[in-house]
Amino acid sequence: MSVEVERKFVCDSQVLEKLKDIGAVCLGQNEFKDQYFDSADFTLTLKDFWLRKREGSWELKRPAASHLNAEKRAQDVCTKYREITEVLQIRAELIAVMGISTERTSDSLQTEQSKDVHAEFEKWLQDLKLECFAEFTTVRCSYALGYEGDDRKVRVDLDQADFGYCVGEIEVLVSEGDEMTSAMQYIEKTAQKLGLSSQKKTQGKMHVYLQRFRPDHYAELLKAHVM
Ligand code: TPP
Repeated sequence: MSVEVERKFVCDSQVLEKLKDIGAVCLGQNEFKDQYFDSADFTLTLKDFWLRKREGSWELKRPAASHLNAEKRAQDVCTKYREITEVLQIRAELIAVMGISTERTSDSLQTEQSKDVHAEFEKWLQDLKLECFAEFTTVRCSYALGYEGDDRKVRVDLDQADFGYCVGEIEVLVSEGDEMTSAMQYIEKTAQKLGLSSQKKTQGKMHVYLQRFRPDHYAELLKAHVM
């Protein structure tokens, strides 16, 4: 199970040049629309679970085991989330986190044998009556950066959201567990190379979106120390 270790940063006008200088390879640009879902009383996001549909595919971002402690999380400049894309696994996570009785669920979504797991999953989701609380489009430019003696790549994404917010992300994928420290060292090394001195956490797209468009939801998340 892989974990996305990530550090966000403020994108300034020099970042493109710096990426070129340090030998980052441009992987191209893509555009995607995200829709985020939660119950009316924010059951998922108050637990830091982020269910989204990105260009037709379902994804669930949930804190990695090492990222559950709110106090530790607050001190850490990096975030650590598991990104789950397999619908049966997303369903299992939702059942657990929302406390859904499995009696109710067993009759709707079947097993891997189901003809169209994706359609069945969407039908099952509909019964949960989740609401879309955020919707925005992002234009993303991606870069890859390698370090000598290590096959692993650091990825840098420059995101421009359609509501007028830009943010950069330095990211390393690791398997849950012991590689976490070295992932954070790679991220820190990349941050230094890019001349990012601040150890302060940079706000993500969702943070700014909720602050601007969903202040009540945002206030609840602040109160629960999720944001
Ligand atoms: N990033 C920071 C700096 N603080 C957080 N509390 C979160 C992320 C938690 N979080 C808020 S919205 C969201 C997550 C995981 C889902 C979107 O994730 P994000 O990494 O911001 O966007 P992506 O790069 O996946 O588009």
